[in-house]
Amino acid sequence: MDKEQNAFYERMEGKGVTRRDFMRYCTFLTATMGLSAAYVPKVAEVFAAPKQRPPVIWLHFAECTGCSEAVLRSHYPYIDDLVLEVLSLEYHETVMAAAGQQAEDQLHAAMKKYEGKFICVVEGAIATKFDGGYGKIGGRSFLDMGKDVCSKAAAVICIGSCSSFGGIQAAKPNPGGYKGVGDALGIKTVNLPGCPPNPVNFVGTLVNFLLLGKLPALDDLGRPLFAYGKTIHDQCPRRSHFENEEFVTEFGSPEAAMGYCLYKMGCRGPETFNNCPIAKFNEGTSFPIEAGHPCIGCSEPDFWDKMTPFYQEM
Ligand code: FSX
Ligand code: SF4
Ligand code: F3S
Repeated sequence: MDKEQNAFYERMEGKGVTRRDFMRYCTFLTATMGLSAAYVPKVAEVFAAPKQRPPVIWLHFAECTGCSEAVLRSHYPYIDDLVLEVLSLEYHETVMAAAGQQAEDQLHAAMKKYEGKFICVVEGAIATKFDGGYGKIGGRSFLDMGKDVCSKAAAVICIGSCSSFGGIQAAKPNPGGYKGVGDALGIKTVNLPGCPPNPVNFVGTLVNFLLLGKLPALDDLGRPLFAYGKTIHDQCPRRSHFENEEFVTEFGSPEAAMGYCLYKMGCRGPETFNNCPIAKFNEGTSFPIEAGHPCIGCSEPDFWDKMTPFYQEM
């Protein structure tokens, strides 16, 4: 092991993450990305001995900042630190020290220095009506900023349902004409929907890029197939209760076993493509259905309009 890797493990240990914890996380990440176990050491190397640290400009438009919170607050095993090990975060309004004119200057300097090379991560939707008048920062519309910054990026990653598909801002009656970034700007984006999205899918997308030199395979809505290739229902632990003979015997009848499923409470698992049952949230603790709440379809386009009223069977 070289000096750089040793220094990485020492830094991690200083933060209370043992090498074993870190390898467990890499194993989980590799499996989530749909790669074989043989890739685990390579995935670990992406963090421990990065060959490149791509510059990132992270924009905030109309949203609740839950997406940043999801990435930055995941405390075990310090995904935020891992993300910062592999990326060079040039601009991010929530975490940067600069404010006002200084922040503005930093954005312009980073765009100029890394033109055509930076990854633009976008959180939040863009207002398109009235010349973008329904959403501005510092007097400049999201629409204008989006056009300017995204056109100079090597790739645009939309984190969350808002930047992917419009989210709550785009719900009816949507007077500002809010749209997801791809639609608003007419560009191709990698979409990681979810309100909030799972941080592991964001890290998986980045690691895929750094390890294999390309973005992951996407579906026709721009979502990585490794994370959004199956429905919640396909992977749901509650489903096993009415499809598994043992449970049916235990519950007495198929109907009784079916009672464990939340479909009649309005679960949208059958219509929703995401990997929540496998990836889970809060360090693999749980996900809505496991905690007893039906899936509301938070990663699907227009879910505020299409999936409501949430507690009624479809
Ligand atoms: Fe949207 Fe992100 Fe929902 Fe919030 O910022 S996906 S409202 S959790 O956080 O964009
Ligand atoms: Fe499907 Fe929802 Fe029932 Fe799970 S709880 S089996 S996702 S309908
Ligand atoms: Fe969202 Fe359903 Fe997962 S509500 S968090 S997609 S289980």
